[in-house]
Amino acid sequence: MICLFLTLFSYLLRPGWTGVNERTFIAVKPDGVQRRLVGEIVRRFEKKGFKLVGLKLTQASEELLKEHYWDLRSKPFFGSLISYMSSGPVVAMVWQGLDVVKTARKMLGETNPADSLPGTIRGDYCVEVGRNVIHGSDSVESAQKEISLWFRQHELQWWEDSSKDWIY
Ligand code: D4T
Repeated sequence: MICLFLTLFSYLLRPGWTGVNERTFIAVKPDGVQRRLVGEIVRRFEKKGFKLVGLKLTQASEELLKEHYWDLRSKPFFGSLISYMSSGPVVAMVWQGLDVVKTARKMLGETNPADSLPGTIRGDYCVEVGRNVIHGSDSVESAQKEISLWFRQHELQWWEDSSKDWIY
């Protein structure tokens, strides 16, 4: 009985979403929006089998972007990164599914498009590291932080996925 209680308690206190409920934060950057890549990027995530739980076109403030890229604040490209990311609207999204954080990073390709294989988003649609069209969280912990930074709780939707039994 105590064991059952402890299991239930640790389940309720589990750190964020796990398993098929894992979530990641994806953003189509201003160059991706300008270059009409939003539909193509959404299509790739949908076709893979991931579930869209949040999406908005938003103009990010410098304050939000500095918080988002806090770990890179001492890098020489930090200033140009913030002005590029605030130069126009971005499409912020939350996708859900098994191993979505790791898989999304594979779908994006490497930070530098030149190192990204054809078939990845950066491998197919961009050439320069400072215009690499898309962001994806690099760990489950970063995803949790980024989702709460970019989205309010009520902006994330719960919906029954009718194709789930064909994906899992
Ligand atoms: P993001 O966070 O935008 O998805 O990129 P990555 O996770 O793939 O890579 P990152 O955090 O190291 O870099 C963030 C962002 O900075 C730009 N950048 C990076 C740049 O302009 N010049 C550089 O030399 C590097 C390394 C590109 C992505």
